[in-house]
Amino acid sequence: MDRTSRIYVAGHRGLVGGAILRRLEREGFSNLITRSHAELDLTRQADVERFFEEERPEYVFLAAAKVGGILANATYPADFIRDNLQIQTNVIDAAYRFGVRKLLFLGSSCMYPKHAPQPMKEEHLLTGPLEPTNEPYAVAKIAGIVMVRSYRRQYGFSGISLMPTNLYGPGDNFDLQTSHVLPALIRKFHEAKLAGAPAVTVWGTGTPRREFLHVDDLADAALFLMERYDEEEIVNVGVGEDVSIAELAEIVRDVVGYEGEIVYDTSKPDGTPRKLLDVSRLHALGWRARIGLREGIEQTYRRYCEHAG
Ligand code: GFB
Repeated sequence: MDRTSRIYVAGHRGLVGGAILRRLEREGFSNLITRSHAELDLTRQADVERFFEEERPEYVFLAAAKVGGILANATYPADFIRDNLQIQTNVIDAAYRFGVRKLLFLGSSCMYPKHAPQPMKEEHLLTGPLEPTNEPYAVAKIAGIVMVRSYRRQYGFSGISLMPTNLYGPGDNFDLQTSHVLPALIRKFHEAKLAGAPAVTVWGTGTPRREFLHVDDLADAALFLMERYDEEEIVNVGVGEDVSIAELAEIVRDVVGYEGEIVYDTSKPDGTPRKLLDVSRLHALGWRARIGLREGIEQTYRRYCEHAG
């Protein structure tokens, strides 16, 4: 990519798309193309094809998806599989048909089998049953990976696929029903502190372990790989270490400065016991995450307070 390349960031208002757009702007890329959901519904193939025919992007970061936490996935399985299959199929196919030079697709670590060996290597994909709470989303994302690989094999289309771990950062979804754990805990502890509430409820047992990558690190990895990587194998993107949900809750409580109790609601699902990524392939390519978890939570909480008012 050069500074005047026509670059389309699909999903630029989301957590990942927003971070990629911010990074491209900061790097001086001057020909960035974006469309809000209201301007372009990526689930409608004819609209997507008209957009690609008119705009002719050269590079595409496909960060648009229907995403959500464990409860959202368990509550809206049809939405998750339908919307994600339609979005990715329309964008990948139109990118090939209208001459895009390179497309970057984003998977998710929840695509790996529920009981994959830890840390999970890229070759563990499709080697066992998936976590039931997010199987529809995972199956859709696996279809996207296979589609990108198939377009490379049949048409020589230059598509690459990243497999990020759990992400967090500014621009995240803080809705307590549909969000992921980290933004949910930031909001819960913040509101409990303001209200002087005696306790904060954390879902599940607190024993599952999760790896968290700040979304600005993911954006850095996406640009790094868009510039330097062009193979069909998927690439895990993570930090290489994880924490238990209980340890995470303690960190967030400390960052927010809440002094009440933590109680666990074991009626809520734990989900996958662990999903730590093996990031040796990415490290061998020359990239490492830089933002530590506590530093990232502090930065995210500062930005949350600026916007929460
Ligand atoms: O982040 P999360 O919703 O998604 O849940 P997953 C992670 C863990 O945090 C689960 C616990 O064990 C939750 O029970 N948890 C504790 C909470 N308190 C809360 C809370 O207040 N809100 C939420 N949301 N969780 C997702 C997949 O799985 O991972 C998505 O469902 C996606 O499809 C994402 O792949 C990356 O990490 O379990």
